[in-house]
Amino acid sequence: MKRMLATAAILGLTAGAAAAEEHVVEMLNEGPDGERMVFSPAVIMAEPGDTVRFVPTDKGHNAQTVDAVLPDEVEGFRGGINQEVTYEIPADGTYLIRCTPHYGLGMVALIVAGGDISNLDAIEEERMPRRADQRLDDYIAEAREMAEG
Ligand SMILES: [Cu+2]
Repeated sequence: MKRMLATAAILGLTAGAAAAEEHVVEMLNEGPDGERMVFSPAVIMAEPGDTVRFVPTDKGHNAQTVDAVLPDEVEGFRGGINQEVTYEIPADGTYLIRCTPHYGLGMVALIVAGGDISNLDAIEEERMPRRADQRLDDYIAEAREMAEG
């Protein structure tokens, strides 16, 4: 009897995990390919209801949404410096994330929820520091490929 209950509990947990996933993004001074000041990974494919956990592996970073280009009618978030922050994705759409101290160095990330890139053009047109814009071009290409492919 005891064993049956344990099995049921495990099955319950497994079903829960499949329904909502947690994506872990590290904030790093140096990324896996040697690039300076990055979110890793920088392009996250997720579903509404999933959470994204930004981990301050290195010091001096934060994570926050660029609220001017959020999907319609959703609320962003703002993490403090050196603060771990977990964001539950409220809706389909693409979310631009930045690290405020390193925005000028190109420290940005994209979350694509539900494969929805309908606001990606707005993100592409958002005015931002040149190095953020350059890196974002690569991330946008990657996001388009993942969403459409
Ligand atoms: Cu940073």
